[in-house]
Parts: sequence; C-alpha cells; structure tokens
Amino acid sequence: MSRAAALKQPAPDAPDALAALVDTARYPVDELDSPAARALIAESRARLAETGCLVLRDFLRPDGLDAVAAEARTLAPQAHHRHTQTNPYDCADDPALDAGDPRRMFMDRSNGFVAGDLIGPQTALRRLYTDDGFTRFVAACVGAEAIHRYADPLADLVINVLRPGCQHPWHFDTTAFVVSLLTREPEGGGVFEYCPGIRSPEHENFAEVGAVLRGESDRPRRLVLRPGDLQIFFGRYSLHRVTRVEGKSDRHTVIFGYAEKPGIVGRAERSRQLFGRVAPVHAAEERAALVRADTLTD
Ligand SMILES: O=C(O)CCC(=O)C(=O)O
Ligand SMILES: [Fe+2]
Repeated sequence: MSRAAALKQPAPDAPDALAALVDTARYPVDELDSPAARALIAESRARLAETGCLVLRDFLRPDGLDAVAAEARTLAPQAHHRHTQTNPYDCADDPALDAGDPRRMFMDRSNGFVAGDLIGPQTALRRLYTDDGFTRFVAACVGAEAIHRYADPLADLVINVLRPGCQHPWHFDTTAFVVSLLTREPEGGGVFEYCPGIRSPEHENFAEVGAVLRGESDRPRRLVLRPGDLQIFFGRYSLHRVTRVEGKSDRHTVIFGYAEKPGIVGRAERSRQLFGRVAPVHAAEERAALVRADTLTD
C-alpha cells in the first residue's frame, strides 16, 4: 500500500486527522494552548507584522504532502483556465491617465482553478481545510478573534493550476490575507515575488508600483517556495506576482478561503470568471438581486 493510500484510514472527523497530515512535532496546531504552539503563533504574528509574509516550511508530514499533492495532480486536469490582460487593480483602462500610470499597464494573466466542489469530503485536502484546529491556528496567526471558512461551495477550497508558459502578474489582493500551500513546483520560473507594504490605505504610491511593473525597482523580494510549505500572505498592501512557469510541469497551489463573517459566498460573476460556472447558491443570489432591482421598501 502506498503512503498516500495509508493516509485514507482516519475518518474525516477523527480527532487525529490533523496530526496525520501536519508535522505537529514542529507545528503543534493540534494543541493550540501548549507553550510550543503559543511560541509558534507569537513568532508567526511578528513575521506577518514585519513583512506581511509568513512561510511555515515543511508544514505537512512527508506522507501528508504525498497525499495532497497526488489529489491536486489528479484534479488539475479539471481546472478552468482563463487568459486575460489585466492591470494590478483588475480595473478598466482609463485613457485620461498618463501612459506611465500602472492603471494603464496591462499584463498577461493566465490562470486555472479547480473548484472546491470537485475536492471531495474524504480527501486529505478537505480534511485539512475543515479541521477546526487548523482554522483556529490561521486565525491566531493573522491576529483575528475568529475567521470562518467560506460558505461558497466553489471558492472555499481551490487548486490554482499554472501550466507551462502561464503567469499570475503583479497585483493586489481584494482580501486581507491568503492562505496557500504549494503542492507542486515547476521545473523553472513560477516564483513568488512581493513588495511589502508598497501601498497603504492613505497612499496608493502609483509611481513606485509603476516602477516595479517596468522592472525599474529593487523593491521586489523573491520567495522560493517548496512543496509542503504553508504560506500566509497579506496581499492588500503588498504588490505581488508569480513569474511565468518554465519547463514541462505545472505549478500547483492549494488556496484555503476564509472570511471574517460566517456564511460568505462570492459573487456569481466572479465564480464564472474563476470556474466557468456557478453553484445553485450563486444562481439564487442572482435571482434575488433581480427581484430586488426596484426602489420599493423591502
Ligand atoms: O500562487 C501563489 O503563490 C500566489 C497566488 C496569489 O497571489 C493569489 O491567488 O492572489
Ligand atoms: Fe494574490
């Protein structure tokens, strides 16, 4: 029996589901009140406060990584791929702006996503995502009282697939933080680069952002991620990208989705862009919006 097959033994709600996947000796996420876990959380928060980027190397046990990487590889052919031209803000061109303004600089974006409803309840990936201890650990690292897994059946847990020749160009995230796990590294390229705190709520810093896009800034930091590394990244103020994938193999990243409130579902339009389809909950939301498209009191 392969190591990946051996991992299928614990039931999804088994108390040791987390310990079967995560290197809990190094990362005691199953005992958050222990002194070791408190120290890990304090260190993680300090790192995030300093650079907005936290990497927990070899977060998964070798057999845990084998299991999730195999699942991602099996599902990757079902990714929905989309190729667009985008600026860092994902907004429309504005010819009134100066030609050097980053809002006028469009880059090739070629990204694929496997939707969460294809990642079944028995998979190691979903066992990790639905583990309350893991969710509490992420909340503690980002300094939130509580966070909630997305209620969106497609966008809750996704696999990002970058095929050879594809890239995720310079951008800011629309959410405060992203939690991701690299499960397959490409032969070349596919490197995560970021510019910590290049903008703030008070200052867009378009000049510096433009310089980064033109390759004229020494701000970008390169982060070499290895399969099994868990990353927590604050992408709202830090410009970042994944460089073009080179060679013959894909780059696979699992993205764990969280919100500040329970019951959060993404917009139907966004779901179509990412996955090429919507779930019944999105269709219901669209119908409700149509019904409400009047000026009457609710
Ligand atoms: O795949 C990565 O490492 C980063 C992805 C990213 O920036 C995003 O999903 O917004
Ligand atoms: Fe991002």
